[in-house]
Amino acid sequence: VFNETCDQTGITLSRFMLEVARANPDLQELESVFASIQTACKTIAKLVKRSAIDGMTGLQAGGGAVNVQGEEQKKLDVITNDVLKRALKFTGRMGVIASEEEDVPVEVDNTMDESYGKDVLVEESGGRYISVFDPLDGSSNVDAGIPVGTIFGIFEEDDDCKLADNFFDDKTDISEAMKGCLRSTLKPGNSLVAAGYALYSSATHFVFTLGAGVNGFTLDESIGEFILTHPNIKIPPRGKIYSINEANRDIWDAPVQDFIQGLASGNNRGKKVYTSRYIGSMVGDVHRTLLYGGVFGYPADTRSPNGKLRLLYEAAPMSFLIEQAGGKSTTGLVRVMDIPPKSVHQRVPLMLGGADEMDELIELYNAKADAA
Ligand code: P6P
Repeated sequence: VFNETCDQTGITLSRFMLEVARANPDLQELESVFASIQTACKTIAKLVKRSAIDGMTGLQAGGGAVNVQGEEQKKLDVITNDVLKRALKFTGRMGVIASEEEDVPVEVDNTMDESYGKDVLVEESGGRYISVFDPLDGSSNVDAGIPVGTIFGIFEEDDDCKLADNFFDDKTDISEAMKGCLRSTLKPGNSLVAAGYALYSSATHFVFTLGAGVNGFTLDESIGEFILTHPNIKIPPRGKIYSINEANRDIWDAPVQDFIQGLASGNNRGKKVYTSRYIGSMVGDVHRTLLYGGVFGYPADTRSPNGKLRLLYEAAPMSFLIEQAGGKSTTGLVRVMDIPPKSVHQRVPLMLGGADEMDELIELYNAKADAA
Protein backbone atom coordinates (compact mmCIF):
# COMPACT_ATOMS: atom_id res chain seq x y z
CA VAL A 1 0.00 0.00 0.00
CA PHE A 2 2.70 2.47 1.01
CA ASN A 3 5.91 2.52 -0.99
CA GLU A 4 8.80 4.83 -1.76
CA THR A 5 6.70 7.15 -3.88
CA CYS A 6 3.96 7.81 -1.36
CA ASP A 7 5.40 9.27 1.86
CA GLN A 8 2.85 8.76 4.62
CA THR A 9 5.20 9.90 7.41
CA GLY A 10 3.13 11.00 10.38
CA ILE A 11 0.26 8.59 9.82
CA THR A 12 -0.68 6.48 12.87
CA LEU A 13 -0.16 2.72 12.93
CA SER A 14 -3.89 2.23 13.36
CA ARG A 15 -4.64 4.29 10.24
CA PHE A 16 -1.82 2.58 8.34
CA MET A 17 -3.31 -0.86 9.07
CA LEU A 18 -6.82 0.35 8.17
CA GLU A 19 -5.49 1.48 4.80
CA VAL A 20 -3.70 -1.85 4.36
CA ALA A 21 -6.90 -3.74 5.16
CA ARG A 22 -8.89 -1.50 2.82
CA ALA A 23 -6.42 -2.12 -0.02
CA ASN A 24 -5.99 -5.84 0.76
CA PRO A 25 -9.33 -7.38 1.85
CA ASP A 26 -7.65 -10.69 2.67
CA LEU A 27 -5.71 -8.87 5.40
CA GLN A 28 -8.85 -7.55 7.15
CA GLU A 29 -8.38 -9.88 10.13
CA LEU A 30 -4.72 -8.99 10.43
CA GLU A 31 -5.73 -5.41 11.11
CA SER A 32 -7.42 -6.41 14.36
CA VAL A 33 -4.45 -8.63 15.29
CA PHE A 34 -2.12 -5.66 14.88
CA ALA A 35 -4.47 -3.48 16.89
CA SER A 36 -4.15 -5.91 19.81
CA ILE A 37 -0.40 -6.33 19.41
CA GLN A 38 0.22 -2.58 19.41
CA THR A 39 -1.96 -2.16 22.50
CA ALA A 40 -0.02 -4.92 24.25
CA CYS A 41 3.30 -3.29 23.27
CA LYS A 42 2.17 0.10 24.61
CA THR A 43 1.27 -1.65 27.89
CA ILE A 44 4.62 -3.44 27.99
CA ALA A 45 6.43 -0.16 27.27
CA LYS A 46 4.77 1.36 30.33
CA LEU A 47 5.58 -1.71 32.48
CA VAL A 48 9.24 -1.62 31.44
CA LYS A 49 9.61 2.13 32.03
CA ARG A 50 8.02 1.85 35.48
CA SER A 51 9.56 -1.48 36.49
CA ALA A 52 11.97 0.01 39.04
CA ILE A 53 9.24 2.26 40.48
CA ASP A 54 6.61 -0.47 40.70
CA GLY A 55 8.96 -3.06 42.15
CA MET A 56 8.77 -5.12 38.96
CA THR A 57 12.52 -5.63 38.70
CA GLY A 58 14.19 -8.82 39.79
CA LEU A 59 13.19 -12.45 39.64
CA GLN A 60 9.72 -13.98 39.59
CA ALA A 61 8.75 -15.63 42.89
CA GLY A 62 11.96 -14.45 44.47
CA GLY A 63 14.00 -16.56 42.08
CA GLY A 64 11.92 -19.69 42.21
CA ALA A 65 10.60 -19.50 38.65
CA VAL A 66 12.47 -21.03 35.71
CA ASN A 67 11.19 -21.19 32.13
CA VAL A 68 11.73 -24.02 29.69
CA GLN A 69 14.96 -22.41 28.61
CA GLY A 70 16.30 -23.09 32.08
CA GLU A 71 16.49 -19.33 32.49
CA GLU A 72 15.37 -17.72 35.72
CA GLN A 73 12.12 -15.93 34.94
CA LYS A 74 11.96 -12.27 35.82
CA LYS A 75 8.77 -10.72 37.10
CA LEU A 76 8.46 -8.78 33.86
CA ASP A 77 8.86 -11.97 31.77
CA VAL A 78 5.72 -13.38 33.32
CA ILE A 79 3.55 -10.27 33.27
CA THR A 80 4.52 -9.22 29.73
CA ASN A 81 3.80 -12.72 28.52
CA ASP A 82 0.34 -12.57 30.07
CA VAL A 83 -0.28 -9.14 28.52
CA LEU A 84 0.57 -10.36 25.02
CA LYS A 85 -1.18 -13.72 25.39
CA ARG A 86 -4.37 -12.07 26.60
CA ALA A 87 -4.28 -9.43 23.86
CA LEU A 88 -3.87 -12.09 21.18
CA LYS A 89 -6.49 -14.39 22.69
CA PHE A 90 -9.18 -11.73 22.68
CA THR A 91 -8.73 -10.94 19.04
CA GLY A 92 -10.57 -14.18 18.38
CA ARG A 93 -8.23 -14.44 15.41
CA MET A 94 -5.64 -16.74 16.93
CA GLY A 95 -5.70 -20.45 16.35
CA VAL A 96 -2.52 -21.16 18.29
CA ILE A 97 0.11 -19.15 20.07
CA ALA A 98 3.55 -20.21 21.16
CA SER A 99 5.74 -18.16 23.43
CA GLU A 100 9.28 -18.37 24.74
CA GLU A 101 7.93 -18.01 28.27
CA GLU A 102 5.22 -20.63 28.14
CA ASP A 103 6.17 -24.15 28.93
CA VAL A 104 6.01 -27.16 31.16
CA PRO A 105 7.69 -30.28 29.80
CA VAL A 106 4.84 -32.04 28.03
CA GLU A 107 5.77 -34.77 25.61
CA VAL A 108 3.78 -34.19 22.46
CA ASP A 109 5.00 -37.05 20.38
CA ASN A 110 8.15 -38.72 19.28
CA THR A 111 8.72 -36.53 16.27
CA MET A 112 9.15 -33.51 18.50
CA ASP A 113 12.45 -33.53 20.24
CA GLU A 114 11.58 -30.93 22.82
CA SER A 115 8.74 -30.24 25.18
CA TYR A 116 5.76 -28.02 24.53
CA GLY A 117 3.91 -25.56 26.59
CA LYS A 118 0.87 -26.50 28.63
CA ASP A 119 -0.32 -23.02 27.84
CA VAL A 120 -0.67 -23.37 24.12
CA LEU A 121 -3.79 -21.34 23.63
CA VAL A 122 -6.19 -22.85 21.13
CA GLU A 123 -9.36 -21.11 20.14
CA GLU A 124 -12.22 -21.71 17.77
CA SER A 125 -10.89 -23.08 14.51
CA GLY A 126 -12.15 -19.74 13.19
CA GLY A 127 -8.92 -18.35 14.59
CA ARG A 128 -7.14 -17.85 11.29
CA TYR A 129 -3.67 -17.04 12.56
CA ILE A 130 -0.88 -18.55 14.58
CA SER A 131 1.38 -16.22 16.52
CA VAL A 132 4.81 -16.93 17.93
CA PHE A 133 6.50 -14.42 20.18
CA ASP A 134 9.16 -13.57 22.69
CA PRO A 135 7.33 -11.14 24.98
CA LEU A 136 10.40 -9.48 26.47
CA ASP A 137 13.60 -10.42 24.73
CA GLY A 138 16.72 -9.41 26.61
CA SER A 139 14.76 -9.08 29.85
CA SER A 140 17.88 -9.70 31.92
CA ASN A 141 18.93 -6.19 30.81
CA VAL A 142 15.86 -4.36 32.13
CA ASP A 143 17.15 -3.83 35.65
CA ALA A 144 20.20 -2.06 34.16
CA GLY A 145 18.06 0.23 31.99
CA ILE A 146 19.31 -1.35 28.76
CA PRO A 147 16.86 -1.50 25.81
CA VAL A 148 14.70 -4.62 25.53
CA GLY A 149 12.02 -5.68 23.08
CA THR A 150 9.09 -7.82 22.03
CA ILE A 151 9.48 -10.01 18.92
CA PHE A 152 6.50 -11.57 17.12
CA GLY A 153 5.70 -13.58 14.02
CA ILE A 154 2.31 -14.40 12.47
CA PHE A 155 1.52 -17.47 10.36
CA GLU A 156 -1.67 -18.46 8.61
CA GLU A 157 -3.26 -21.44 10.25
CA ASP A 158 -3.42 -24.54 8.11
CA ASP A 159 -5.67 -27.56 8.34
CA ASP A 160 -3.49 -29.18 10.98
CA CYS A 161 -5.40 -27.39 13.69
CA LYS A 162 -9.06 -28.23 14.11
CA LEU A 163 -9.61 -27.92 17.84
CA ALA A 164 -12.63 -26.25 19.30
CA ASP A 165 -12.21 -23.54 21.87
CA ASN A 166 -9.90 -24.83 24.57
CA PHE A 167 -7.26 -23.64 26.93
CA PHE A 168 -4.84 -26.23 28.14
CA ASP A 169 -3.70 -26.75 31.64
CA ASP A 170 -1.18 -29.30 32.79
CA LYS A 171 -3.86 -31.96 33.37
CA THR A 172 -5.30 -31.82 29.88
CA ASP A 173 -4.51 -34.78 27.75
CA ILE A 174 -2.78 -33.67 24.56
CA SER A 175 -5.08 -34.90 21.80
CA GLU A 176 -4.14 -35.77 18.25
CA ALA A 177 -5.81 -32.58 17.07
CA MET A 178 -3.75 -30.63 19.56
CA LYS A 179 -0.63 -32.25 18.27
CA GLY A 180 -1.70 -31.04 14.86
CA CYS A 181 -2.02 -27.54 16.25
CA LEU A 182 1.36 -27.69 17.82
CA ARG A 183 2.81 -28.99 14.60
CA SER A 184 1.14 -26.09 12.83
CA THR A 185 3.34 -23.70 14.79
CA LEU A 186 6.42 -25.38 13.37
CA LYS A 187 6.60 -23.45 10.15
CA PRO A 188 9.71 -22.06 8.48
CA GLY A 189 10.19 -18.31 8.33
CA ASN A 190 9.28 -18.31 4.65
CA SER A 191 5.69 -19.11 5.73
CA LEU A 192 5.40 -15.98 7.87
CA VAL A 193 2.69 -13.54 6.76
CA ALA A 194 3.84 -10.85 9.19
CA ALA A 195 6.66 -10.22 11.65
CA GLY A 196 7.85 -7.37 13.76
CA TYR A 197 9.23 -6.08 17.01
CA ALA A 198 8.69 -3.38 19.57
CA LEU A 199 11.85 -1.77 20.99
CA TYR A 200 11.57 -0.27 24.47
CA SER A 201 14.46 2.22 24.51
CA SER A 202 15.06 5.99 24.40
CA ALA A 203 11.77 5.86 22.49
CA THR A 204 9.35 3.02 21.89
CA HIS A 205 9.60 1.83 18.30
CA PHE A 206 7.33 -0.58 16.42
CA VAL A 207 8.83 -2.05 13.25
CA PHE A 208 7.09 -4.67 11.13
CA THR A 209 6.61 -6.21 7.72
CA LEU A 210 3.61 -7.77 5.98
CA GLY A 211 5.82 -9.08 3.21
CA ALA A 212 5.82 -5.85 1.19
CA GLY A 213 8.63 -3.86 2.79
CA VAL A 214 9.39 -2.68 6.32
CA ASN A 215 7.88 0.32 8.11
CA GLY A 216 8.90 1.80 11.45
CA PHE A 217 6.70 3.68 13.90
CA THR A 218 7.56 5.66 17.04
CA LEU A 219 5.25 5.95 20.04
CA ASP A 220 4.09 9.53 20.65
CA GLU A 221 3.34 9.19 24.34
CA SER A 222 1.49 12.51 24.40
CA ILE A 223 -1.30 10.99 22.29
CA GLY A 224 -0.64 7.27 22.87
CA GLU A 225 -0.27 6.53 19.16
CA PHE A 226 2.50 4.93 17.10
CA ILE A 227 3.45 7.40 14.35
CA LEU A 228 5.07 6.41 11.05
CA THR A 229 8.60 7.82 11.31
CA HIS A 230 10.62 5.34 9.23
CA PRO A 231 8.69 4.50 6.03
CA ASN A 232 10.05 1.80 3.74
CA ILE A 233 13.22 0.98 5.70
CA LYS A 234 16.12 -0.37 3.62
CA ILE A 235 19.32 -1.75 5.19
CA PRO A 236 22.50 -0.47 3.46
CA PRO A 237 24.24 -3.25 1.48
CA ARG A 238 27.32 -2.59 3.61
CA GLY A 239 27.74 -0.69 6.88
CA LYS A 240 30.62 -0.20 9.28
CA ILE A 241 29.41 -1.78 12.55
CA TYR A 242 29.56 -5.41 13.59
CA SER A 243 27.52 -6.61 16.56
CA ILE A 244 28.46 -9.94 18.12
CA ASN A 245 29.60 -11.30 21.50
CA GLU A 246 33.38 -11.30 21.00
CA ALA A 247 33.91 -13.26 24.22
CA ASN A 248 33.07 -16.31 22.07
CA ARG A 249 35.57 -15.36 19.34
CA ASP A 250 37.94 -18.28 19.98
CA ILE A 251 35.13 -20.87 19.71
CA TRP A 252 33.20 -19.48 16.72
CA ASP A 253 33.03 -21.33 13.41
CA ALA A 254 36.27 -20.55 11.54
CA PRO A 255 34.51 -18.61 8.71
CA VAL A 256 32.98 -16.28 11.32
CA GLN A 257 36.37 -15.78 12.93
CA ASP A 258 37.88 -14.85 9.56
CA PHE A 259 34.89 -12.68 8.63
CA ILE A 260 34.85 -10.63 11.84
CA GLN A 261 38.64 -10.31 11.80
CA GLY A 262 38.36 -8.95 8.26
CA LEU A 263 35.76 -6.37 9.31
CA ALA A 264 37.79 -5.24 12.33
CA SER A 265 41.04 -4.95 10.36
CA GLY A 266 39.63 -3.38 7.19
CA ASN A 267 40.59 -6.49 5.23
CA ASN A 268 37.13 -6.91 3.69
CA ARG A 269 35.43 -6.25 0.36
CA GLY A 270 34.34 -2.83 1.49
CA LYS A 271 37.89 -1.93 2.56
CA LYS A 272 36.38 -0.32 5.65
CA VAL A 273 37.57 -0.68 9.25
CA TYR A 274 34.43 -1.55 11.25
CA THR A 275 33.65 -0.65 14.83
CA SER A 276 31.98 -2.98 17.33
CA ARG A 277 28.63 -2.29 19.05
CA TYR A 278 26.93 -5.02 21.13
CA ILE A 279 24.29 -4.42 23.83
CA GLY A 280 23.38 -8.05 24.38
CA SER A 281 19.74 -7.34 23.62
CA MET A 282 18.75 -8.68 20.21
CA VAL A 283 15.99 -6.20 19.41
CA GLY A 284 18.22 -3.19 20.09
CA ASP A 285 21.16 -4.64 18.18
CA VAL A 286 18.99 -5.64 15.20
CA HIS A 287 17.19 -2.27 15.12
CA ARG A 288 20.50 -0.40 14.93
CA THR A 289 21.74 -2.83 12.25
CA LEU A 290 18.54 -2.34 10.24
CA LEU A 291 18.83 1.46 10.32
CA TYR A 292 22.61 2.01 10.26
CA GLY A 293 23.68 -1.13 8.37
CA GLY A 294 26.37 -3.63 9.31
CA VAL A 295 26.20 -7.10 10.77
CA PHE A 296 24.57 -8.73 13.83
CA GLY A 297 24.98 -12.31 14.83
CA TYR A 298 24.99 -15.14 17.29
CA PRO A 299 26.83 -17.81 15.29
CA ALA A 300 27.50 -21.45 16.03
CA ASP A 301 30.41 -22.11 18.35
CA THR A 302 31.94 -25.20 19.96
CA ARG A 303 29.93 -24.60 23.16
CA SER A 304 26.64 -23.86 21.37
CA PRO A 305 26.68 -25.68 18.01
CA ASN A 306 23.20 -24.26 17.28
CA GLY A 307 23.99 -20.79 18.54
CA LYS A 308 21.78 -19.26 21.21
CA LEU A 309 18.85 -17.56 19.49
CA ARG A 310 15.52 -19.30 19.00
CA LEU A 311 14.49 -20.02 15.42
CA LEU A 312 10.71 -19.75 15.67
CA TYR A 313 10.16 -16.52 17.62
CA GLU A 314 13.51 -14.70 17.43
CA ALA A 315 15.60 -15.58 14.37
CA ALA A 316 12.87 -16.19 11.78
CA PRO A 317 10.81 -13.01 12.43
CA MET A 318 13.97 -10.87 12.51
CA SER A 319 15.25 -12.57 9.34
CA PHE A 320 11.95 -11.78 7.59
CA LEU A 321 12.36 -8.10 8.47
CA ILE A 322 16.00 -7.94 7.39
CA GLU A 323 15.26 -9.65 4.05
CA GLN A 324 12.26 -7.38 3.43
CA ALA A 325 14.61 -4.44 4.01
CA GLY A 326 17.01 -5.79 1.38
CA GLY A 327 19.45 -7.60 3.68
CA LYS A 328 20.21 -11.27 4.25
CA SER A 329 20.07 -13.68 7.19
CA THR A 330 21.97 -16.94 7.20
CA THR A 331 23.38 -19.67 9.41
CA GLY A 332 26.42 -19.33 7.15
CA LEU A 333 25.30 -22.40 5.27
CA VAL A 334 21.55 -21.97 4.76
CA ARG A 335 19.02 -19.14 4.65
CA VAL A 336 17.43 -18.92 8.10
CA MET A 337 13.97 -18.38 6.58
CA ASP A 338 14.13 -21.80 4.92
CA ILE A 339 14.68 -23.84 8.08
CA PRO A 340 11.58 -25.81 9.25
CA PRO A 341 11.66 -25.96 13.08
CA LYS A 342 11.61 -29.40 14.66
CA SER A 343 10.53 -27.97 18.01
CA VAL A 344 9.14 -24.73 19.39
CA HIS A 345 12.31 -23.75 21.23
CA GLN A 346 14.90 -24.90 18.69
CA ARG A 347 18.03 -22.75 18.56
CA VAL A 348 19.70 -21.68 15.30
CA PRO A 349 23.01 -20.04 14.39
CA LEU A 350 22.29 -16.57 13.01
CA MET A 351 24.26 -13.96 11.08
CA LEU A 352 22.27 -11.11 9.51
CA GLY A 353 23.06 -7.79 7.86
CA GLY A 354 23.65 -6.02 4.56
CA ALA A 355 23.48 -8.14 1.40
CA ASP A 356 27.13 -7.50 0.47
CA GLU A 357 28.40 -8.36 3.95
CA MET A 358 26.37 -11.55 4.12
CA ASP A 359 27.49 -12.62 0.64
CA GLU A 360 31.08 -12.26 1.85
CA LEU A 361 30.41 -14.46 4.89
CA ILE A 362 28.50 -17.08 2.87
CA GLU A 363 31.43 -17.35 0.47
CA LEU A 364 33.78 -17.96 3.40
CA TYR A 365 31.53 -20.80 4.55
CA ASN A 366 31.32 -22.22 1.02
CA ALA A 367 35.10 -22.04 0.65
CA LYS A 368 35.49 -23.96 3.90
CA ALA A 369 32.95 -26.57 2.73
CA ASP A 370 34.73 -26.91 -0.64
CA ALA A 371 38.10 -27.32 1.09
CA ALA A 372 36.72 -30.06 3.35
P1 P6P B 1 24.85 -13.21 25.20
C1 P6P B 1 19.08 -11.98 25.44
O1 P6P B 1 19.23 -12.90 26.51
C2 P6P B 1 19.33 -12.74 24.16
O2 P6P B 1 18.41 -13.77 24.01
C3 P6P B 1 19.28 -11.78 22.97
O3 P6P B 1 18.41 -10.73 23.18
C4 P6P B 1 20.72 -11.32 22.86
O4 P6P B 1 21.08 -10.97 21.54
C5 P6P B 1 21.52 -12.54 23.33
O5 P6P B 1 20.65 -13.29 24.18
C6 P6P B 1 22.72 -12.13 24.12
O6 P6P B 1 23.41 -13.31 24.50
O7 P6P B 1 25.28 -14.65 25.38
O8 P6P B 1 25.76 -12.46 24.24
O9 P6P B 1 24.65 -12.47 26.49
